[in-house]
Amino acid sequence: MRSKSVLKSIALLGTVFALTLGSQLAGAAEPAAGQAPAMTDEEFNTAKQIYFDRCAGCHGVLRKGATGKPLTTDLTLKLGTDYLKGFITYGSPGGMPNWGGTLSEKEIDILSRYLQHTPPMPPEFGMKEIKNTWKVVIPADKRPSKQMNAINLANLFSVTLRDSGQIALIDGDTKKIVNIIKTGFAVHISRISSSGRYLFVVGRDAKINLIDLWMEKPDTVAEIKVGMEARSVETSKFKGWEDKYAIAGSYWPPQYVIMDGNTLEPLKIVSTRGNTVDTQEFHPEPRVAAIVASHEHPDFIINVKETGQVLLVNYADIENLNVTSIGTAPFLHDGGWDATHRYFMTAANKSNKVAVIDSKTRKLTKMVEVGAIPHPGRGANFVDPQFGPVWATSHLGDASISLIGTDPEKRPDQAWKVVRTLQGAGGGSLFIKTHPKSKNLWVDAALNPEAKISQSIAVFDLNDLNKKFELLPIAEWAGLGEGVKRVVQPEYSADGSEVWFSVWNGKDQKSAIVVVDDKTRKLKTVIKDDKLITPTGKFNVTNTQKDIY
Ligand code: DHE
Repeated sequence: MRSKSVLKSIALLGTVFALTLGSQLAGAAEPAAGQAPAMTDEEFNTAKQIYFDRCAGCHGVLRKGATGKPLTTDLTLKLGTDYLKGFITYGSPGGMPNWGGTLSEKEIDILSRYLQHTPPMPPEFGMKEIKNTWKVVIPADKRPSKQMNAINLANLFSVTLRDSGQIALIDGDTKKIVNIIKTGFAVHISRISSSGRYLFVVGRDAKINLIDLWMEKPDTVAEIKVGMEARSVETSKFKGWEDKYAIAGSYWPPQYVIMDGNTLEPLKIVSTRGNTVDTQEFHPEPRVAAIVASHEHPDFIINVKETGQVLLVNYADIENLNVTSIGTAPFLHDGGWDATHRYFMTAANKSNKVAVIDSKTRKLTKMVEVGAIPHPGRGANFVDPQFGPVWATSHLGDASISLIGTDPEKRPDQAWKVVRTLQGAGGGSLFIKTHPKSKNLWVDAALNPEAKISQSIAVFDLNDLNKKFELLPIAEWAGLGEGVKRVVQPEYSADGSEVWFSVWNGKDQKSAIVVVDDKTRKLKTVIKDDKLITPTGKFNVTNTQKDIY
């Protein structure tokens, strides 16, 4: 039902859009038709920065669209300033956030005018620029030879503090902050090296920090900026290559950079510009989305968003780089392993498909039709009582949760098919999580327009998937007072007994981490500290190191 209402809202939005467009075309716009509204240089530069920080991730630097709609001037000039202002202020049920409280009226006004000007082309960022940012803070031979702290590293969490450009390392046993480390802006994800010793984090501004967890107080030992905007980082995991290489993929420039895993020395840059899988047209901005490290070969597996190509980059000989390109569908976004770590399940979110890549044979296994705009994070693996091992994704565009069979040997008839569809609380879901020791499946709906839904989490009982989910009021449990809250990303403790959620209050950015007891589904504790500013992603060392989800 919920999925229908979200689609209805989107349809309604389309009608409003058409009507507004009609009235704009009827001659309401102030500048002459086809002309961008005037802006001072100062306004243009401010808007350029706001666009880069807030909008480029979804709409693209060149505004050709991906997770968000295209915003090229042939479209925006017709919409006009007033329409764009309304859209930016209030968002849409299709997933556009409402920037009303975050950006001021003045900022929204200049951004709306800026969108009607041709986007400026940002500079490239090549080896010279990358090398200029590279810093080894502590050389490898000056680092400890054993763990120098008493932290239970297996249950340490790396938590992004979005707006302060930091990460917090939180001890999962004591819930105490071990260290707060200055990083790039709005770290997107954290990854742990194969040995479990090194933590890699990537800022939205493409800054990578390499953090040594063995130091008395874990801290940065090397850093580098690999571009101007990025979302992904990974480390080599194949036997014999553990901790040897790191890789980061950037949104701008569209490229990936292979680095030394101990020092972050940049070794190789490869552009991802090329042709799309469907119409075979050249795309100037095919951004690098999720990257995972193969356990079957010395490969990094890379999602190239706009072209719909999954790249298998073999790092055995980086001088003679061997890249296999598998055509799937646009726009590739996020994904994760099935429980055996052989199959990479990745969302082509504007094609409503999940591509299954066999990392052993290095081939496409299947394209699976799922719900509207799949957004799995890394997805969730569990055993369906009726259909056996499955990997699941939730969706941005509807309330469904698709369970895909992942056991081609024992259940060939069900493998790589949606074997069951659950109905969650609503569309706008970003992440779904479980743990091998848990009997719960947690599904958020962070971008749902209804506050009651977006601020709660739906929990399914994996023993009885026919039972309706329970809706837990996570934002309320955070006790952050009045105001619209954001609830971001469930993550398990190493033993699977707790689930952690980030919560922040949009009004004053007061934040907390809500820890829920997985067995009882009751609030266990709330971690609060003035230093915890807008927490988003949380990455448990063991779960991240061992790809457990
Ligand atoms: Fe993410 C994962 C890109 C918005 C929090 N996000 C990812 C990945 C990509 C991505 C490519 C997979 C990386 C990997 O596995 O290698 N995210 C994008 C965007 O382009 C997008 C839509 C817009 C943007 O401008 O960034 C976007 N993401 C968000 C958010 O608004 C979130 C909620 C908070 C934030 O950072 O601003 C957010 N993204 C996350 C998190 C993960 C993630 C927490 C990792 C989830 C996991 O469990 O693996």
